Amino acid sequence: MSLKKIAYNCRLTVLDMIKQSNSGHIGGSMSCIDILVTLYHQIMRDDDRFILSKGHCAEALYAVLASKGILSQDMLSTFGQFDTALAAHPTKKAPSVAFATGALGHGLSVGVGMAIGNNSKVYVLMGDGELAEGSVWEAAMAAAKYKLNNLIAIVDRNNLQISGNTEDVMPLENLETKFKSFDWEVRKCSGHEPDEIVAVISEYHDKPIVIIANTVKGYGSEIMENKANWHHHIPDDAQYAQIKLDFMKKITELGGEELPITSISKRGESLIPAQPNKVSVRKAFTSTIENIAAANESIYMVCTDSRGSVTSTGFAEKFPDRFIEVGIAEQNALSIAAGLATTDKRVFACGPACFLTARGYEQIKVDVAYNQTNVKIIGVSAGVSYGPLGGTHTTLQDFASIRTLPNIEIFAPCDKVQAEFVTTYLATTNRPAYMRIGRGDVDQVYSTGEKFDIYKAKTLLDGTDITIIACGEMVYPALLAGHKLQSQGIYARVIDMFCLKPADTEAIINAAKETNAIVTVEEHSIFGGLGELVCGVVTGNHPVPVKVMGFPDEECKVGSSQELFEYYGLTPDGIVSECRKLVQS
Ligand SMILES: Cc1ncc(C[n+]2csc(CCOP(=O)(O)OP(=O)(O)O)c2C)c(N)n1
Repeated sequence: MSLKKIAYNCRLTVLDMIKQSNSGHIGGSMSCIDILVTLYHQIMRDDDRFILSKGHCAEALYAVLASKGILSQDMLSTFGQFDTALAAHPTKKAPSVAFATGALGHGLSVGVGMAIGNNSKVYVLMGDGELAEGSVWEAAMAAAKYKLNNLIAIVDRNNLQISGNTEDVMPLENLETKFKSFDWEVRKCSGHEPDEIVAVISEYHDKPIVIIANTVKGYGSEIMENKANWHHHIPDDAQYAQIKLDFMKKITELGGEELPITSISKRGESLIPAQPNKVSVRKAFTSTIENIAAANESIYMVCTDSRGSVTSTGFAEKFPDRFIEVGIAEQNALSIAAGLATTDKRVFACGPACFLTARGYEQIKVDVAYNQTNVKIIGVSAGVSYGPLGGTHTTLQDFASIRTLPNIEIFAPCDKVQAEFVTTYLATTNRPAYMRIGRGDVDQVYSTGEKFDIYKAKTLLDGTDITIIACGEMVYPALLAGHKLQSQGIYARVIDMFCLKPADTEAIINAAKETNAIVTVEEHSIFGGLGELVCGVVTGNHPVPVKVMGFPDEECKVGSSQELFEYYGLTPDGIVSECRKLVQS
């Protein structure tokens, strides 16, 4: 059976997985499937290793593993489900996955380590946008130093990333010359022609080798080919039918033996339910900063191929000279922001919180906090906003890590009204700050016009039996829990601690003195965040029992944020139950 035909069958599988689960990365999956099929069906031997550095295309890998019989159809149908072994980025729970990926720019370094440690071949598939991460080039130097001729890097050169063409987002050319200057063998081929892929990989080479595989994002159906917005677009029913037809036509044209059409069982409900009546905090941030920037030319934004996540397209279009796009390079973004801030600019460094605050931590520590630069770090889609995307995309450590840094303020607004207030404050202060916001639309806690004091916690409900202290998007469920408790005769005080640093210690001490116990609730690890902050203040001033609610010390399950809140008890009922236990004890 021809490899091309197997690849089209895998495309059909991927299409079904994405449509049924309402999640996935269709464009980049379609561009790399011929490469994966060629590797798994023709090139790789049993002891060879493969790393999908562009981990967001996990569904393509799963479909190819299924075509080899390594994964069952039943298993494929769990894609996108709660606690699945087939997460949206590969984890080691998935059969034959050598290494969990999902944070771009790691795969080549891991491949260098594997290639140093054993003689078998190591194949690493990277996206082209991914090459903006500096660590890729650190790995390239190391591979050349150790003359790793068993390391084969493949670049899926589809010329697109999330925000558009790679040459506009962060120019890569001349890619061949770049790799050659790092002392690599470079070969080019079509990434959709298995024979060409086999030929270039099979040629003798005594150095690390990179295959620049020219591909088309969304390959196989005109509807999605070469369209950046199909990076993670979910086809509607008509598009789904058309794409399926296009693939089937290609299969027929390829002739020969017929393949069974893989079809995975239907899940029914959508993974991220639409919430039409709720409002997004990230959009509140971007519309506020756009308004302020119109009147203040010192406001700049630095972004990391994250316009969609940040919702910063409006800013980019209105103020192109003040919108600095650095591509997938969080460390670079933060240091550039710091340097820019030294030229009297007010700089907002924006991107997914998981990558900015973890990958860029040293830059935050040294270039922002230690140098006291006027940089506001805006971490979007924080907590478990990206829950379906798995552990690489959770941000459950940011309060803990950033709280330990001097000179930097930390805010976690709970809704649109509060986000507008905090953003306006950030645009006027010179102090470094981190603002964490979620992704989804959330219920409104405050009415328009509500007044805040920047360092003062807000008491939303007064009571004397117990205090619930929450921050960010846990404030609304905490408030619901407070009302529920009051209706049961337990007079709960509810406090919104939207400024975690400097924290309103007076509100915490008063809560300890005036109520018998405290429950804290946060979309963060139970370590190092709001809970431990409150414990520290209480212990040193007026000890009362404190229950810290958050994410426990385990690898977070994969699921939508709502599924995760339910599972970990971070719901109004879960909060009520913990409060009742504390009051009764
Ligand atoms: C460190 C890191 N930063 C940001 C992201 C979010 N992200 C996921 S896919 C993607 C674009 C990838 O573009 P490219 O590497 O060209 O892949 P392809 O176009 O082949 O899908 C981005 C920015 C990430 N996964 N990891």
